[in-house]
Amino acid sequence: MAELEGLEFGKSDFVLLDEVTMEQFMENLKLRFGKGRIYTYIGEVVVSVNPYRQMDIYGKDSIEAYRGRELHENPPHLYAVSDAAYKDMKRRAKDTCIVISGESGAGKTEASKYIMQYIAAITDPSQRTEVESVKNVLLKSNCVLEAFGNAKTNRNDNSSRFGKYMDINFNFNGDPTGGHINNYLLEKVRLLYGGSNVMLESLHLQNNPALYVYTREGAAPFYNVSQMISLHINDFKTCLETNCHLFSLICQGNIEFERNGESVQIIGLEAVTHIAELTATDPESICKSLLYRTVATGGGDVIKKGHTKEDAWFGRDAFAKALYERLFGWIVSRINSIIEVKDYNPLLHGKNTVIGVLDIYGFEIFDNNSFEQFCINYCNEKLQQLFIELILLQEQREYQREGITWQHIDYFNNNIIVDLMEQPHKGIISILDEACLTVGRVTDTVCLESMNTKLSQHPHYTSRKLNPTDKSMDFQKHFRVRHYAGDVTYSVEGFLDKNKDLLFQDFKRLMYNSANPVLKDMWPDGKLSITEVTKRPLTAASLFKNSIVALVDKLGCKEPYYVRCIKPNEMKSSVLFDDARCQHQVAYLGLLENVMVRRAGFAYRQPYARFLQRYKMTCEYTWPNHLMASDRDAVEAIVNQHGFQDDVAYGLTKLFVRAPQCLFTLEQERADLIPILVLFLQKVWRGAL
Ligand code: AOV
Ligand code: MG
Repeated sequence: MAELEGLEFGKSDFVLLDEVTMEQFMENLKLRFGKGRIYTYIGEVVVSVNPYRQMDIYGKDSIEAYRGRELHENPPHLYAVSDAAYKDMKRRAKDTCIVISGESGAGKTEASKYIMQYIAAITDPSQRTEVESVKNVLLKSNCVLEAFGNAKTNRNDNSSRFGKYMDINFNFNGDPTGGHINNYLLEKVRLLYGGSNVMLESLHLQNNPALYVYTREGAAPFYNVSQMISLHINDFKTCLETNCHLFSLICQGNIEFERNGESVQIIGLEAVTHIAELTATDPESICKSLLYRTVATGGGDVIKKGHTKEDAWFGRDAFAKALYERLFGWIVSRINSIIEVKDYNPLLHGKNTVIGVLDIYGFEIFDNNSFEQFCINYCNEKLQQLFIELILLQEQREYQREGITWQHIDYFNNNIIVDLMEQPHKGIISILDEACLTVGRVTDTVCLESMNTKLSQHPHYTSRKLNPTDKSMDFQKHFRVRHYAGDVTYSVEGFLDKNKDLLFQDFKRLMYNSANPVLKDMWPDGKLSITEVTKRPLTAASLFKNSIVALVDKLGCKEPYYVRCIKPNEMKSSVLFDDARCQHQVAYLGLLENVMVRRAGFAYRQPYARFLQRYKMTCEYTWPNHLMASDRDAVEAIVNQHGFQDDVAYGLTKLFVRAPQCLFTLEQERADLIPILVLFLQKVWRGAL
């Protein structure tokens, strides 16, 4: 058994605190962070504090130390939960998932990478080529997605601007056979730059972001596309080709419009020619799509309607964003087609099981919060709801089922906020959708009025009616939601446009008619003529909501493991532990309640038969077989012999153990006894005894 940490590092499991109070919790968290112990358990949940420095705990030695071990045998680590999720999946042929949550910059994406690395390292010991190549692609796909989907925000230099859920498929042997990635709501407003000089030159672009409107204005410095280029995987070659499209959209910002009498004309035809070249279309068609919109009249005629200058701007930007989004979606689908499980025959290969890893954008509070933050925070509310349901309610139900008495734990249930956001007809998303579907000019402010009227009584919604004296927000533009993680004031400006996510059919058709097959492939809906596209597409918020509901369903039917990430400070410092900021996160992540339930609460539980099977050798009355009336009685004999009576409770089918130390003792004894027993049995078999 590997060395456990000494007490100078604090308690390795919050369950072991002398008293469950916020003070003790924070003291322990801070002490451990100061000593470089960034991980701490709450039972099977890992609490992680971003160290903001390279830690020497992820190497080969560490992987070996955690491989195949039980959760509490080693100091807390991501590797231990990864191993638990893996073992659980393999032993019980059950799907598991690891849900990583926490706010922006708390370390979710880094954690997901270590988890993937660990799983890759412990599987396929014989290094068969086909499995190795699956692992290789799974690991590298991450770099490609980061290259295209991450950007610098003021909270995180490498912030994921998309949510990612990755399923890794395993065969009955426990070796990865493939995977699947789901991406969620890519934030499209941040455009990007990057790339090697050679590549930029070949695209006639200059390596100077200041020259391009999109990269100059408000666009965050981009991670680095060239990182992706260093990937020498043939399968990804097609991705590299898509760079053209990526860069073409950057040029689009340089197209300008001016009014010329009644009509609007383009200035910057150079950029148009350039884009035409990069997208394999012709300049004339591009100009047409930028200046006119095809509309079907009531009488069934199809006419070209000239844009106003504002419409032309809107169209140009919507087109650039859509290009980026489709490109990203296309890359994900390409990766999926490479990693999807092929030729899997359950009769031949056994049951196919899955470990899911969720790394999704954390809860966000910026100075200016818009539609994107609204969606991201909605998603975090849903995941919090799932966490509460699975961890807290599940625990309570289990005690009830097992007939164990326990104290009621009061915890904050965020259903009320989720309802505020998603409830049909009454929730914010519904009100937004309704405004988007209303014919005529419904503005953001009109929509806000409607929300204020309908939601004014809601305890988690702030409107003027409720707070007439509040000077901290402009009630003409803002509404505020009291989220489980704190108050967020949203600016409604642009909400409706972003929710409609309107892209004129003309652009879709333009791309569908591109001579570049990859680009054409990304725009299948460009085939439709204007008279065929009468049906209103779902709004962005509704599409997002549906995808998150599907995600929650997917997670809900797997055995969940949790990593709860905490950001120690706002300065990206490796030494600073900002007490107030950390305490706030501990509070809203519901970690204290989590400890209480866990303690009320038994850290460990096991069906009698399984417990007996594992530890019967440690007790003279149960080894090799017991003569007692039931397994439960036999387990009681083991417990009594070790003097653990006060630390356990007997449920209907399971033994509940309060403190994990009891298990350490049993595990240690077992580990000491096994070699002796093996020797003994060998002698018996040889007839020497
Ligand atoms: P996030 O995924 O939680 O934010 P990241 O995983 O990108 O946050 O972490 C932010 C930064 O913190 C990284 O770029 C690293 O510099 C550092 N960091 C995080 N975890 C570790 C670790 N275990 N060891 C060393 N450095 C670390 V967001 O995607 O913004 O919600 O949207
Ligand atoms: Mg991230």
